[in-house]
Amino acid sequence: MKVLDTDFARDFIRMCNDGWSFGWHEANGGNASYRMRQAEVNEVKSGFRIRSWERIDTEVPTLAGECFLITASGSHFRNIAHDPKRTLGIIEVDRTGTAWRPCWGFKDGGRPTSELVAHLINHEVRKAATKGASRVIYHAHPANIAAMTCVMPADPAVFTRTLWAQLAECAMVIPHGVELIPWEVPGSLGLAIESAKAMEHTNAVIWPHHGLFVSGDTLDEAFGIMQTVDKAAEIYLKARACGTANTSSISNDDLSAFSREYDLGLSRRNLHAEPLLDLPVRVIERVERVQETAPAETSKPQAGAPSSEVLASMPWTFSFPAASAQPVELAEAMPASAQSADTVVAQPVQPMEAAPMQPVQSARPAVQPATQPTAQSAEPVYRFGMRLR
Ligand code: 2HA
Ligand code: ZN
Repeated sequence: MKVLDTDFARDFIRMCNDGWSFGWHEANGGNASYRMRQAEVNEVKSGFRIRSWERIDTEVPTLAGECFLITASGSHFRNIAHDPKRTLGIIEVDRTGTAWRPCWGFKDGGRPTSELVAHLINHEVRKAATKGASRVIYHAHPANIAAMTCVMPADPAVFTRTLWAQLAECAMVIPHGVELIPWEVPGSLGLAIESAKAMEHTNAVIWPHHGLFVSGDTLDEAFGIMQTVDKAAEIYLKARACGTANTSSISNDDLSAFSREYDLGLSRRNLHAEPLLDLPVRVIERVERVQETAPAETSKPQAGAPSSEVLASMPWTFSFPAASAQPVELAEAMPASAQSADTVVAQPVQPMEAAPMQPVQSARPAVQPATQPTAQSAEPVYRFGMRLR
């Protein structure tokens, strides 16, 4: 059978095209891969045109011998449905998990996505975490998620709880919440490894100022996570843009009942984080306050943070705790009742202008073990493609 006549290839192309239609793939943004079943490989391998092996910058021994349908480096999702043999390809991983070779597609010398290592390492992690069920890694650039990373504290529990507060479906689709990693260079090993650490706990990882990286057992699941998280982020941004505090949101009791009813296993860490639903405040005042209290080495703006000139030109924007800038002083300034090891406290709702600015604590608690099946019983001692012991 020809690759393009198979269900898996058709569904993969449809997912890519839908992502393009949703506006998640500007230029060559985003990438996707599907770990093929052996029966699917057998069905199409007579049409393979094998090229030579190339080294992987890491080791993925639990993927040895597996084949992946994957987007090509530099390909535009807009073109995938129109020119799949150029914009997609199939690769095979060798018997040692240290090399790959193209078998199909990549017309005119194309190569797999620049995030190949991130895909392979994370396939390895998710394959172990789901006892082999996970087959899809999908990365896109949904604008609402990137926008949220501009205004939210760098705290995965607050991020998760805020997303869950927006629409009921969200907790159902991402019961393990989102993880949030630091900024990393696109295509770097650092990005691959940070994502893989996060993917031990969840299948949705936010890359700040970049996009979302998800996994799924099926193409539908991966696409559904992307869409649901982006939609929750969109609702959040729309509600915030009204300039008023939320009059209601999904409460902890609501979520707990939801979790019990559908056996979602929502973790305490995420459930008890305070969603960030307060009024907009003057960011410039907050930044100045943090700068006043921060010692020199920690008062540097975060990479990618706007300069004070840029902030001064923004009359109103959202409040966000400057937790990473100065956690110790901020924590000391908090009332004792608000300081708890396993909760994250957002700023209480205040009328604009009326109350003095309050610092916001964002304690990042230790990540709790996932309630879903994990890799513990699986064999590999490799973690994130690195030989750790
Ligand atoms: O494929 O999205 O993260 C281009 C990217 C890199
Ligand atoms: Zn990207």
